[in-house]
Amino acid sequence: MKNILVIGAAGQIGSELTMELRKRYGNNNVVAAFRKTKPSDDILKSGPFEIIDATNFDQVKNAVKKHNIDTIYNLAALLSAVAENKPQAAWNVGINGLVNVLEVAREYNCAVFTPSSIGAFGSSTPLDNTPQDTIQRPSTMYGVTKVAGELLSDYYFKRFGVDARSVRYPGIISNVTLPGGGTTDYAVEIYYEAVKNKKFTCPLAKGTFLDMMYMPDAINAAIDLMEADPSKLKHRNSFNVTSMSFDPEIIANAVKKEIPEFVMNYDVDPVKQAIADSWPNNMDDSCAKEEWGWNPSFNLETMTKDMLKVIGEKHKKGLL
Ligand code: AKB
Repeated sequence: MKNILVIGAAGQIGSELTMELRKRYGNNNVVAAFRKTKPSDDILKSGPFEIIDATNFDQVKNAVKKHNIDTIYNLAALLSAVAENKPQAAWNVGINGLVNVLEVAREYNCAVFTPSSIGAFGSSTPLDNTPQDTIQRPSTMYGVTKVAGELLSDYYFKRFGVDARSVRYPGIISNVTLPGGGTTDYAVEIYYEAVKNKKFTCPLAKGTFLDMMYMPDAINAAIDLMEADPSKLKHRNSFNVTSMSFDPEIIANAVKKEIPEFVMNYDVDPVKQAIADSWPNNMDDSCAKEEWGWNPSFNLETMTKDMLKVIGEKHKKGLL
């Protein structure tokens, strides 16, 4: 049985990952850690929690010691668009926090999962069928922290044997906790606006293709990689993973199939557009498939039906 610490348990991924880990490994074996934003009552009531600032070494260390932790999911990070406004904070949380986690993991023999992102690529990367191993020269602070995070995680593995693993997540679409300040957030917002107002103003231009994934697949990617047989892993930090690639027109048409009166307009945000233009249109994730059996289950159509059903039910109950 594992003892798991989730740092960033109130965030978009952390809130759902914590509950899924508790389901699989037992409520008392998964500690939810957060800083300022409190997680849901479900998380607070179903298992142990700690208030941890990942940039504070002693707080990370004390939680690992106290709960006898052997696996850390380190999700604390600022998303891409917000990181452009707060580059120092993005570095501090993303890198100083990660170094603390890796150091504690080295001392207490923990495995570590830290998400990377499509943001680890840049405009000099081949943007179609982006290879697993290729040029990574991002032009955003978010991307700089993701590349540095990948390198640090591989360094701690090779130098100290820390079992550090990670995936390069595409845009993640979910219906529990909203993302905050990402470039791909439009692909979440479109569903909420379609249900509430039947219209949406898109901040990215037609023809902007990006990789995307539904949250259940994102959660499986993290847990399956951490469960993978280490002898099969030729890569570690970090694996390309994707489920689908679309532009705003394609997702709008998928929504229109379910809500025919839905209308989408454009008001392009130049910061988000520049970031999106420097990211892959679609990644090659064959190494993840070969090395640990990555196999997503949702496509655009099945995700759209599920998103609209869940958000529609919340709307009817007055929860939005
Ligand atoms: C963002 O848009 O910043 C994130 C990401 C793709 O890493 N969703």
